[in-house]
Amino acid sequence: MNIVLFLSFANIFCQGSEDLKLWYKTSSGNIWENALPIGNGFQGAMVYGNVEKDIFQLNEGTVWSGSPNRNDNPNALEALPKVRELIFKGEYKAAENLANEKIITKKSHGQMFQSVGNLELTFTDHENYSNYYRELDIENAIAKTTYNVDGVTYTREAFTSFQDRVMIIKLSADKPNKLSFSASLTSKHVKQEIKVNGKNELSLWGTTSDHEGVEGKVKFNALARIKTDGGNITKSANTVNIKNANSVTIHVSIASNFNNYKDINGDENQRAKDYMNKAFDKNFEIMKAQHIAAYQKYFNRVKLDLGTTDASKLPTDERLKKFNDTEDPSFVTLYYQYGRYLLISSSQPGGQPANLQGIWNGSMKPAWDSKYTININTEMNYWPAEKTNLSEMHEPLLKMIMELSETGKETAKVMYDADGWLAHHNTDIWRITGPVDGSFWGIWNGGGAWLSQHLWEHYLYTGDKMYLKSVYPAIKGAAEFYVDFLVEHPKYKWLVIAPGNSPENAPEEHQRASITAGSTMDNQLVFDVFSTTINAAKALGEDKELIEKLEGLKKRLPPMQIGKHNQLQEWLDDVDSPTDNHRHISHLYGLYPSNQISPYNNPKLFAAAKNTLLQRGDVSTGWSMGWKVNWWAKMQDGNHAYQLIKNQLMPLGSVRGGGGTYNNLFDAHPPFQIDGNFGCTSGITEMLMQSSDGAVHLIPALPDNFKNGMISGLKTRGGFTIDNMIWENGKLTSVKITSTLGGNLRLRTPNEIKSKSGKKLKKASGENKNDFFVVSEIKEPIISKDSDIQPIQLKRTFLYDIPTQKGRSYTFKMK
Ligand code: FUC
Repeated sequence: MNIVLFLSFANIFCQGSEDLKLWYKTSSGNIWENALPIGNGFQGAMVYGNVEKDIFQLNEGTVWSGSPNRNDNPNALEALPKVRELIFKGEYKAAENLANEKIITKKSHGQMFQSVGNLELTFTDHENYSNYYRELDIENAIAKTTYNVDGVTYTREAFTSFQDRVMIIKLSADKPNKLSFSASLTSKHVKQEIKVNGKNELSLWGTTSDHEGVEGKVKFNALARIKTDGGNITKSANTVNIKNANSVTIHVSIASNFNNYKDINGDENQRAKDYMNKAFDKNFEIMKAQHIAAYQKYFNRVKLDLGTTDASKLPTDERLKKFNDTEDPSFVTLYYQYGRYLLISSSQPGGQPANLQGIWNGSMKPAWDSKYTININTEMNYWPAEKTNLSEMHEPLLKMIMELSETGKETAKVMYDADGWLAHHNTDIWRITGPVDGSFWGIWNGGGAWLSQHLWEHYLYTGDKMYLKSVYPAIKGAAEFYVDFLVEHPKYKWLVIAPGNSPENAPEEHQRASITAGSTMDNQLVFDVFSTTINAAKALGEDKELIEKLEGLKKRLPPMQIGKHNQLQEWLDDVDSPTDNHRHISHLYGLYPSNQISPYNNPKLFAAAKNTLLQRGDVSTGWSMGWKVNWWAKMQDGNHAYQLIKNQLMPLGSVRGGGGTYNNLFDAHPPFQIDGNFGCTSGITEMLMQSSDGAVHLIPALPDNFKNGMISGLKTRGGFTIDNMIWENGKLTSVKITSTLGGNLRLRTPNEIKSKSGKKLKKASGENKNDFFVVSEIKEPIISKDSDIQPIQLKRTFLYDIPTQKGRSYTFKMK
């Protein structure tokens, strides 16, 4: 190896800790989207880092409006035949109107995730400060602010302990007796009380809001207890005042009465006190070390290095502004790892799943209630979970799905007289499963169908049969609903979902009503629900008869269709407009996250999917761009995927009609929605490794900008870990793959490889015998007579079969 190459190696593969920081030379001011998020899955906070009046905006994952409730509309059952009849007659508007009247809920449209309040720290005489700096270190999950006043350096560090469930803020000065400030709690809740307990503890009690006819009954208590080193501490009305201390730590503990979606009989005061008492006497440095260790257990599993340039030396907000005009590959790394940071911080076992804003919301009435939109957004939040080696973070979602399979069972019975369970396009902490918002959005019953795929996906990555057995009833229940609900289309004779929609889109030919029968996405979802149930039943050796029945029904589902514009049809009839640039491209669910459209098995459908992507265009809302990164990665077009990353990493407001990114690197729908962050992290992974199409495909979609790089720690279906994968000049040069479950490793690579010892690898042939890689065969597509669709020329790849043993590692090198 020559010196130049060696030096470039050294330069490339050293993801330094400086690279994993968001940092700024200015404070947040009053802008929430400038503040930096910390969280431990239960408690979240936005750290403003303002010098004179610092703000820690506080969240707790169970502080939601309302109380246990259901929102089914029992009138649906009677109206169902009529709604179907109108749809089949093409009277879509009339069907939509009837559905609004009879099917959409007349109760709650979902409750709101609400802010707890603020902890505010006021410093008098600090207006003349210099050397201001703040950062969020995502390698350690700690936020820090420093500045100078009168020759004294002040430092504030904050983290939400993973170990102790409280937030800790440590304030210090580098000269003795220099710390003086007052602390107070504030809240916008109508029902609230704030008090100073003794002289060193602030307490905020609150009850959440009533909303849409549901009484707010979540009670919470937030405690902020203060420990000083030196100085003195006094209380006045609602504040605690600290004078001339050397250093101060503030512990913030928040708890609610929420036990689960049907039980809110917990004792918020006792809980908040218990967390506080357990943590308060612990040594700060020990707590910090334990927090970092608990966080890094997850975070350190994946290392990414795409190289570094001088652009990385700028503050984060300036990097964001310049990203589109400079080469700043480590900014992509930072954004990638930030997605993982946000998932670890907002989704921990035992907590609530990450909602539309993760666990960070400063408002009492957030956009879309900051709840769970399950026609894309919630699923997207969890796309990075398994493959970026954060399987444990999937747990809160999987638990929610199990709960929805309970609440959704009653909805299936009451509204549609069907067995099994379903969810419509939204849910909340009370696990509502009725249809909300209005017919245009709400008449879609695929929420349970899509979510149930996550139950299966967790098994595909972990191979945990006990787990599969425990969730199988919910997987099967999702299928049972469609066994009853599907109806034969009078014109096409296929079995279809009716009513349903292609989320939130409507063609002009359907009177701009979204309600429909047999939308492509609905068909794909039913196909997946049936296939997954069949595969799960086979893996468990159960339900032979059901398997046969579902195989039979699958044959009667509509095939995908390629329309006159060479596009993948969104609806049963060929009514897509090539100028439609709607943010949802739901029929590409079949391309990603599902794998019904494969370049190797269905090349024409793959080409049609590409045309659909091109026709819909790139720029859109944040999450839509995040989805597109995944789609272009599946298209094996790294440059186009990178273009989408560029579009997403623009300061909000720079692209007309599009989303973008805020200074704190939160994704902008706008407003802030966290799905785009997670979607993009998933997409970057898909550019570097895919495992959905019958093989582990390494660097399938490398853009020209990432010619050299390294990634370590990714997980694949079938439980393989991809370590130290290095590529140079676009070629895979080495990779170590560890098999955690054994079985055949089918590997697809961009260039020929051999084993470390120089042995030739066996060329793959026939079906992949590894059951975790099973790809369900789809029907031949129907192609419009006006289409001249041709397959896309794919880049050459090499396909190998490597038998592996559980626990063993295999190293490969470029041939
Ligand atoms: C769906 C999307 C919107 C938004 C909302 C939360 O309704 O169509 O763009 O993301 O969810």
